[in-house]
Amino acid sequence: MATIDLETEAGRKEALRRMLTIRWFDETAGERFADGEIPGFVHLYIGEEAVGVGACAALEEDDYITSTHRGHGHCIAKGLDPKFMMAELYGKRDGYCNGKGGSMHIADVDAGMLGANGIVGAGPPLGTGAALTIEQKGEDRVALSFLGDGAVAQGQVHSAVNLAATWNLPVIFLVENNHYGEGTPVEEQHNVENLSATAGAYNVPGITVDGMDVTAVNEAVIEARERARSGDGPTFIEAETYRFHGHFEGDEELYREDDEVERWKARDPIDAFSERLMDRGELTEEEFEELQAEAEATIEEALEYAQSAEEPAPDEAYDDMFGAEVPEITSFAQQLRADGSGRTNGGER
Ligand SMILES: Cc1ncc(C[n+]2csc(CCOP(=O)(O)OP(=O)(O)O)c2C)c(N)n1
Ligand SMILES: [Mg+2]
Repeated sequence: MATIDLETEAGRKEALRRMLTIRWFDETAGERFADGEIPGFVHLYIGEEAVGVGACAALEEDDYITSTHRGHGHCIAKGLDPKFMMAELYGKRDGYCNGKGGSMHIADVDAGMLGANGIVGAGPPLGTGAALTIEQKGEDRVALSFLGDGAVAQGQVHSAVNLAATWNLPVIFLVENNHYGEGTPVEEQHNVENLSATAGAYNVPGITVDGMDVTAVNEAVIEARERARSGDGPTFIEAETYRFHGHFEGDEELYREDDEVERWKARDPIDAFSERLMDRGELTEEEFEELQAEAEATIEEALEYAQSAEEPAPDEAYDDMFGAEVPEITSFAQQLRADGSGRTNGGER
């Protein structure tokens, strides 16, 4: 059974609720980052909610996903708890990775979320690897790798698709074509009109869908999942979407015009879906407001949790590492200073 069945009224409302939760999580993360409360970097998913929710709704709970540097939406869509996500953004001990990963490294293996990733294009090899494990163990589940349009040019993505195709592995590659890789428009990055054409090189079905339409993404992933499960190998899906915020928070966005952003905002996936439900008589304005208030309350609670959670202790810095032998924190810094091999004091050697 799919996690959320969009064929039912209750399922459609749940999908809308998740899209609203993602929107509010990222609006809040953006604000808190601007106020200097959240360290590091945040890349927001606002505008792309239909892709993550449409895709994860089609998966079963024990399916795997791999994510990207823009992964908050994938996490919420896969059912992760916004409290522990927000705590991770805040660098707190209760975060999904004990506060050591931050926004770009949220993972929850038990929930099938194998990790966000700061390395563009590093998700698909993990997805292919997870699919190889599934195949070797004879399990009935699939892996889905999200990747960006920019990542499609990465060599390791092609290795991953080629291997998955050649070995008929149960994996789905889902490209979120938001039309930019940092500040470079997609047409300046690739020599094909549709990125799904890439699939042809590996004899894999490649399709392009409207990524602002949660139902269209959902249907494509349902079909791809069925293909993967029945031993027919991977599918390469391109979902056309758009990020309403800059590449990262603080991006001056000098590479695009305001009217382009406005044109895409007019196709807001949450508005489009809720209006469709209203037209069908399945949702009233009050019910929409209630769902919105619920999403806001969930995130408010997550924020309070994160703000008041504990910091990890310095002596926990090397816990959870594979290596048995690690240097003393102080002597490591002293060593860097002594041999001049690293920056230890804000760039001065
Ligand atoms: C291997 C690698 N190269 C470059 C970067 C720097 N970088 C971070 S995000 C990004 C753009 C990625 O674009 P896309 O895949 O379209 O994802 P989007 O940000 O649009 O979601 C780049 C080049 C990186 N993190 N990793
Ligand atoms: Mg992109």
